[in-house]
Amino acid sequence: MKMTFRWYGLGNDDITLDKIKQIPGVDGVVWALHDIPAGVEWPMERIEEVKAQADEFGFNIDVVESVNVHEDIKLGLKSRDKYIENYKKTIEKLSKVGVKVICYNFMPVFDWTRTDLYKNISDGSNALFFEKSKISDIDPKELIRKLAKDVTVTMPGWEPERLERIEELFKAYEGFTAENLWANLKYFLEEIIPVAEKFDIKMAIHPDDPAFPIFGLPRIIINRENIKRFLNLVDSPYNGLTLCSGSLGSVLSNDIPSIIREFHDRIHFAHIRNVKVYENGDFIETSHRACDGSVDIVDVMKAYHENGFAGYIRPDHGRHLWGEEKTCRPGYGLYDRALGIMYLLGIWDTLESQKTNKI
Ligand SMILES: [Mn+2]
Repeated sequence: MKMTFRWYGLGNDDITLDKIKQIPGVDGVVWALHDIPAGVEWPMERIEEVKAQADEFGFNIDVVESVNVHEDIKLGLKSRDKYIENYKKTIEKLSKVGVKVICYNFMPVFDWTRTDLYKNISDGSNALFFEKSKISDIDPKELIRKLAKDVTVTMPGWEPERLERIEELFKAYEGFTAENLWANLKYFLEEIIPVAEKFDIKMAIHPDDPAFPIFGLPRIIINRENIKRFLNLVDSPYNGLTLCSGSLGSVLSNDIPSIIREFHDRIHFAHIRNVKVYENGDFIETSHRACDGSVDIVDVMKAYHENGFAGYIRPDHGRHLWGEEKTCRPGYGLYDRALGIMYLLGIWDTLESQKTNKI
């Protein structure tokens, strides 16, 4: 298991590399060129710049999150081929600085979705919240306006240039089914995976967040059956998963530890996060602690440990603590993610000790 921490880049993240350096156990930063729009080939000099910045602090940059997939690829438009070519060139370039895993997602229009970015919790902290009834009533444009008002930073998955085209995008997806999306994902994988194999980079799809369709748009990476189908689209170790316990955990019927036990050899990157799911389908992000949420994080770590998981791992979102919501990206404060790492390492180290009979 290799512990990492997401970093939004120099000048784009209040949580700087020198701060990350002080969190125990972190060997690498998970990064991206967040200002490069989906579909555009990443410039080599910008990639090398990040490598040099991380080198200064002794961090690896083995994991990229994300190289975003252009909407035309998801829609299966003729223009997809040129965007796929750019994606391939980006894979090749990333291999030159030693990147091992690329995380991406295949969700139409919206990336992760919440109804509140700063929902108050009784202990005085706040966290990302999803209110199911609100999403069924609200116009997506209104939700975007509401979230944009609450936040001053750009959020991955909510890039302004994409959201400006929201009406056009919804029109493009009219009549579009889950089967269309499966077919377009297969087309993408059949093109990309041989390139990933050639350059020894594991592709790792992130589950849909939340793990159910919203605004009438299909979502497919949502449960065990669909993950199995996904892995069989192209049966190669290079066609793998970013297993996000929080995204899949938004649906109580998803048994995350058993999904990990079944597919561990195709999981290249683990996002660990807990969510508390309510009976009405609402959910809030919680501390990593198993008893605070609906996902048994102890069993999640056991499932990785017993299978000798050697991939990358990071704490996913955290609550905003001690007033940090004024400066941090929603879900990406320093404190709760650092606390989460200590919890995860605590479980892992205990399991390791048990294995060697030290305890
Ligand atoms: Mn995640």
